[in-house]
Order: sequence, then structure tokens, then C-alpha cells
Amino acid sequence: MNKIDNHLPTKELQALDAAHHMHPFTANNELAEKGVRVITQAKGAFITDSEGVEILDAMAGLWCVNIGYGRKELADVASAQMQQLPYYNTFFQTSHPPVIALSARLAELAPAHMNNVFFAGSGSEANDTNIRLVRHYWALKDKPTKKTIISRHNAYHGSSIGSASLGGMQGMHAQGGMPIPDVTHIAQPYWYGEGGDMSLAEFGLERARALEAEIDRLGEDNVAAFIAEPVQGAGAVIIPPETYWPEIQRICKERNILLIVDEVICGFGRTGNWFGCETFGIKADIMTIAKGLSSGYMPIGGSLVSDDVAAVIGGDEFNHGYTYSGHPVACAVALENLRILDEENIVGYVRDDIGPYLQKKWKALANHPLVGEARIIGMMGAIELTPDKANRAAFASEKGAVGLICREHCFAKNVIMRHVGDTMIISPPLTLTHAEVDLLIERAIQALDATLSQLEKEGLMKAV
Ligand code: PXG
Repeated sequence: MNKIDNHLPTKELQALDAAHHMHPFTANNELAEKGVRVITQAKGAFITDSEGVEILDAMAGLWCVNIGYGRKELADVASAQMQQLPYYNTFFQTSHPPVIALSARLAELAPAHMNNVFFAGSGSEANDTNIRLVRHYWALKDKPTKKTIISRHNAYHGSSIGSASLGGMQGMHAQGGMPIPDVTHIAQPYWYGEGGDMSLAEFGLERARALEAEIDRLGEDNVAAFIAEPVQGAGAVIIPPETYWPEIQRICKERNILLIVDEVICGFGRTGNWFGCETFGIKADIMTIAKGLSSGYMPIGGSLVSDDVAAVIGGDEFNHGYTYSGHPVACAVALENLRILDEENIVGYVRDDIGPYLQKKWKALANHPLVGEARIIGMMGAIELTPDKANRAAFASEKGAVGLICREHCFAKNVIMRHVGDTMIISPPLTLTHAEVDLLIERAIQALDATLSQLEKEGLMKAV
């Protein structure tokens, strides 16, 4: 047990949290009954709760702590920057060294044709910026009718009204009048769940061509852009078939629409390259970045913009910006995070060493009787739970009920995995050691075993 002496007893913290703190994506009254888990510290790949229990964080917070917890260098940089210049804006013809240095560094890291960045405080804000950017771009090119943005069902692009409209999460759209006008959605490239008897290659092409059909339906003159994650993260690590992205690229080019690639999760090493665009050979017009940009140590997001888009937007005053666009402390911390990712060759480690090691062990989970598919790319993976492996069948119980049971067993085994429906997902820190991968897999198997025996006991191993 770690010594915990810097806070109130757990029960008191839970009571205050229940009384005053509204949690995101949570039924708060239910949580208040159950009692929240309080996390007090973290180091490397492990978080520690208020009772001193150490938990392996196989989600890297929320897909963001790429370099792992507890890097003092980032704390030192934040402290120094706060003392030198804690805040200044970039609106009225002013700038500051951290935002200048970070912009230049991002231009170096990004694909050669992307040399400009517009900063935001988060991925959601950055995607809101992208809506404004692409519509203004076409307006400036005398094509003001090109306004509609096409996205995909089960995409995640954020939680503001604009970015959640871009997202394809039904549960979000059902609350609060979304999507906003001029955003439409096509089907996702989710072979395990929706591919039926088609081959992966055929299915990838079919789902890509849904974009072409949607452009036809709307009329090319009305479409501004297509937005997509290279690999859908929150949608349950949906890795598209190899045929998908080249076809999407062809369609965007031929139909003269912009391509926004949302790199919020895939960026900064997650797929074994600096950006998911490199992994899939995509040429984007705009890339959304956040999360791994600062490894979550400070809130920061942004839009990396192609030279063409930047040149057009630069021709007019762009009436858009956030108080915290290019926040000096966040920029300084992001810059230090990029230094560590680079100098410690963490992206190469994912590509050549720990990534392949994790992938091999993760894919072997497909041998478990409860697992219908184990898929992984770089260091983001999913396992599909099923009562009937041969038929990739869903459970008869309400969607997500089994996933929730499994997540609770993961918690009990001191490993954090998230569930999306009845799919379990991981996205651990990129700095995981081999021993930590072994521990992750060991605990995952224990959780799967415990889930299977509970399902059998409760008669839940039934297919729809
Ligand atoms: N784009 C993508 C691809 C994301 O995954 C956002 C944009 C929005 O970023 P901000 O910084 O505004 O949250 C995200 C965020 C989950 C989960 O449960 C995923 C995200 C956020 C919260 C929860 O998987 N992704």
C-alpha cells in the first residue's frame, strides 16, 4: 500500500464528489449511489487510487498519455513557462515563443504539404474550427454552396454541438438537437460487425464507395469535406480494410472535396508512425490533433492545415479563435512532450519493438472461448466478445451488458480497459515495457475467464 496522506478519506471524497461534481458521459445519480473511484497519483503506466491500489492503465487516461505518467520534464517546463509568461493571446497581431516554436515543430513533423497550424484547447474545439475552415475555404473560392460535411456513423469527433454533429454517435445526437444542418453520415468500415460474408477487401471498397454515393445524392457543389479518423477509436478501434483509404482518397480528389483526417487518437505515435495518415498512406487537407500532442499533461488541440488551405484562408480575416488558442504553457508542455517522443524514439519503439510484441500477444486472445476477434494496430486494440465464435454472433442480452460485466472484472483485476458495447478496447501508454505487456495480457485473460464463468452461471452465453 502506498502511503496516502495528502487528502481526505475516500468516503468523504466520494460524498463531496457525489454532492457537487457532474461527470461527463455518466448517469450521475447512479454513480453517487455506487461511489466514485478516486485516482490520486500516477507513474509510468500505472495509476493509484485513494486506497493505494495500483492499476495498470491500458487506456492511457483517455487515449492520451502517450509518454506515460510522471515525466518531471513536463512539470518543470510548465512551471518555468508560468513564471515567465503564463498567458498571452495571439489575436491582435501578437505572438510568443512557445506558440512559434510549437507551430514550427509541428510543421516539421507533419507531412511535407502541411505547414500551418490553428490552435484550440481540445479536439472538440479543433473540429469546430475545421467546420468553419472548410466552409470559409469554399466561400473564398466562390463556391459558397459547398457547405455539407460528410462523416460516418459511429465516428467520434468531440462533444461540442459542432464536433458531436460531425461524430456519428446516436446516443449523443439523441440529446440536444444534433446533428446541426449540413452534416450527413455514411456507413462505417466495420467488417466484424457489418461485413457479413463479404471479403475484407470487397467490404472496404463498398464502404468507401458509400462516400461517392452520398456525394451524388447531395450534389458535388454542395459538399465541402469528408471527415474521418484513420482508425475509429471511441467507435471501438475499427481498423478499416486495406482497400478503404485509397478509395476514399480517390473519391475526395475526383469529386473536389476536402479531406479532414481526425488524428486526435491516431496522432503522435499511436499507430507506429507520427500520424495515422502515414500508416495508411493518406494525404489530408486538414488534420485534427489533440491528446498525444501534450500526452494529456495540458489541454491543447489544433488543426494542421495544408499549404493550399492556409493560403486561401489567409486571404481574408478568419473570424474565429479561442481565448486559449496557442496557450503558452500548453504549447511549452506540448513541445517538451514532442521532444521526448522524438529523442527517446518512442514512435520507433511502437513501430519496431513494443508494438509488434503487444500485437502478437493481443491477437492470441482470439483463442479465448469468449473472443470472436482480436484486432490491433500499433498500440490500439479491440476484442469482440461473443457467445458464438464461429458466427461472430452478438449476445441476446442488451448490447453492452456483457461488456460492462467484463469491464468490472478488469477493474477487479487492476487493469483498465474500456468497453464499447460488447467490445473491449485498449490504448495503453506507448512506453509500456515488455513485462508490462505481459501483465496486461495476464490480467486481461483473468478478466475474460471471470467474465465467462459469470456469463455461464447467469445463463448469458446466448446468441441473439
Ligand atoms: N476526435 C477524436 C478522434 C477523439 O477521439 C475528439 C476528437 C475530441 O477531443 P476532446 O479533446 O474534445 O475530448 C476525440 C476524443 C472514449 C472517449 O470514451 C474518447 C474521446 C473523448 C472522451 C472519451 O473513448 N475522444
